[in-house]
Amino acid sequence: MKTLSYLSHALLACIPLSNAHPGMGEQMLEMRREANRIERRSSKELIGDLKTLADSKLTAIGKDIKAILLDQKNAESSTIDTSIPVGGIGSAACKADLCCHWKWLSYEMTAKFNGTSGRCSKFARQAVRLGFHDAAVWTKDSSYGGADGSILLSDEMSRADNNGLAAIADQTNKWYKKYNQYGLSMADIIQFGANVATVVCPLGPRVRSFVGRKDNSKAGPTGLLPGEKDSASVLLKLFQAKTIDPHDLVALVGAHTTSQQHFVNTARDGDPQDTTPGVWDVAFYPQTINNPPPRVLKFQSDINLSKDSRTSSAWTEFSDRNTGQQKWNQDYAKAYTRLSLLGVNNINDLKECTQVMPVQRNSFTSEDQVVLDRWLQGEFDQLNNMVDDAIQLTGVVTGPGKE
Ligand code: HEM
Ligand SMILES: *[C@@H]1O[C@H](CO)[C@@H](O)[C@H](O)[C@H]1NC(C)=O
Ligand SMILES: CC(=O)N[C@H]1CO[C@H](CO)[C@@H](O)[C@@H]1O
Repeated sequence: MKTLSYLSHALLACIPLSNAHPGMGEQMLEMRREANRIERRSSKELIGDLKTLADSKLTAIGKDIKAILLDQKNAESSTIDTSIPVGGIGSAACKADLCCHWKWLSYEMTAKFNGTSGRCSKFARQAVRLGFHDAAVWTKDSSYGGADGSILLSDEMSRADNNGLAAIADQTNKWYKKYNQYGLSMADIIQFGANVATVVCPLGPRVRSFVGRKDNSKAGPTGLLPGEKDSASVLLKLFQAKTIDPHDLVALVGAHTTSQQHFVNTARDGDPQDTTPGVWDVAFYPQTINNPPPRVLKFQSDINLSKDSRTSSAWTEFSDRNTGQQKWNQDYAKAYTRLSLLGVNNINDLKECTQVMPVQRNSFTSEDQVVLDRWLQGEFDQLNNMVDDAIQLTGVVTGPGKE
């Protein structure tokens, strides 16, 4: 479908409108209008202040973010500053350096997000989801909401949507208490946490991190987060209203590659959504279509997206053994950058602290995969918490009732 309309547009584009012959014209013109309409619909939308600011008014960061949103620039960066912070937390030197406190926070987050197995922990996975749930409570018609910290500054956590986020909520509130006095907003701490978590998960992209979002303690609008039984049509509509197109939605739900559910099926507490929880690989995409081991629990919403004609081609693209990972990381980084800026109306004034994030891990060997695989087959229930905490699984193969 997609290839077809793209192709016909490419062909039609070769026929200049002014040269169209009167006789053959009408049908051609109609086809060309249709092709343009499809292209316009699938082109990327601007958000916030970038919608109205003239290019001549854009800062360097504003220009970069605009290019990322328009799919003209990569949102990943390997720029890294490995030097020790210029001063201790709260010191004058640290206060004078924009990213110094972010660097200290990055260290704290990395320690919390990295498990001894090398996989990322439940705190990391929840941090990614927390970033999503703060930002996505917004649509093009909302006058408030979005990436504004309200998920933790209001009573939003009492909504059932946010079941499963208690541990990272507690931890993030502690970080806020410690760092807000040095100017770090809740909204930024949440989005920075999502980006640090993503890169701490092995194979995850290193998404550029911008700071300067404003906090709002007013709870965001209700009914704007997806449900795990939603159809593809409902999901596409819900995300389109947030300026997130079908391709970007498929890229974003790939975050379920790290996931272990606790509330979709409480009888199967801790069951992952692919065979490699805590790893930012692309296994989730093919496994949602195929038959993974019994402990892998697929969400209906993910199955529906994998099958729908509007999303299945992206799903297949990210499933590719050779090219899927790199393509997914790139597309996820762009889509997450957009998500992390929903409802932000001072994008042009943001600053960048990407350089204080930890290094990306481009390869990963799961040393305990043999044990993990047996757990996935339904053995070793006693390992549930250790898997959730990404602890190296060793010396536990023999236990009560086992040889
Ligand atoms: C189609 C839309 C989506 C639906 C219906 C959905 C639903 C869910 C549900 C039901 C869970 C399990 C929560 C639990 O039982 O503990 C979950 C986990 C998760 N979701 Fe989504 N989600 C969607 C999109 C996204 C997006 C866009 C992101 C991030 C960019 C995301 C990131 C995550 C992560 C990282 C987890 C794992 C949390 C953990 O392991 O504790 N999800 N999602
Ligand atoms: C996380 O832990 C693994 C294994 O212990 C280690 O190889 C990796 O460098 C750590 N990652 C970070 C960002 O500290
Ligand atoms: C509308 C739709 O396609 N819903 C489907 C979502 O996925 C579940 C599980 O495969 C199906 O049972 C629904 O019919």
